[in-house]
Amino acid sequence: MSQIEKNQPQVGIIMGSQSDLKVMSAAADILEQLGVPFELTIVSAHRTPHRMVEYAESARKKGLKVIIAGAGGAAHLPGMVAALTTLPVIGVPVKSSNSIDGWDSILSILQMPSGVPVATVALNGAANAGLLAAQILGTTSAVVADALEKHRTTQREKVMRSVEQLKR
Ligand code: RP5
Repeated sequence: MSQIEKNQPQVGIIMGSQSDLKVMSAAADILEQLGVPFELTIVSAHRTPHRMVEYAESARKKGLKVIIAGAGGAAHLPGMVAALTTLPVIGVPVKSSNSIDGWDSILSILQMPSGVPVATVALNGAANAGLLAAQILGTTSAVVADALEKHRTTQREKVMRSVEQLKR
């Protein structure tokens, strides 16, 4: 695959609750910037377990290449989805309001048993999840790899502008 099909979502962004959207929208924003088609929906491991199984089991068939899953608290969504598909799953620990500083989310996503990996990003690190998903796609898509190069250039130039400003 060297071209991304325009209307076929490549990345599935899922989250346990609508309350996660303020964090998870950063993944959508970055994929939009990079021109990567994605879909975004709510799937709760605990409140809609059958929907979670259906989503994970049909993900590859419907053309998704990577899943980004964000959840907070006892955050079982990324791990359970990873158990149900061999697509790469990127986990985003979300700091939910009544949590113990987010450690509950971090540890329940990070500490997966051997055999079922979840690539865990930082607490509320949805932007990096979007970038990592794009980097996975960029291994086979020159279009996405180019978009990532441009993104890195923009970042570098922004830092260099700050360096120049400090010199004055
Ligand atoms: C988790 O519980 C969700 O992922 C969310 O981070 C947290 C709180 O959910 P709500 O009570 O706001 O729906 O399942």
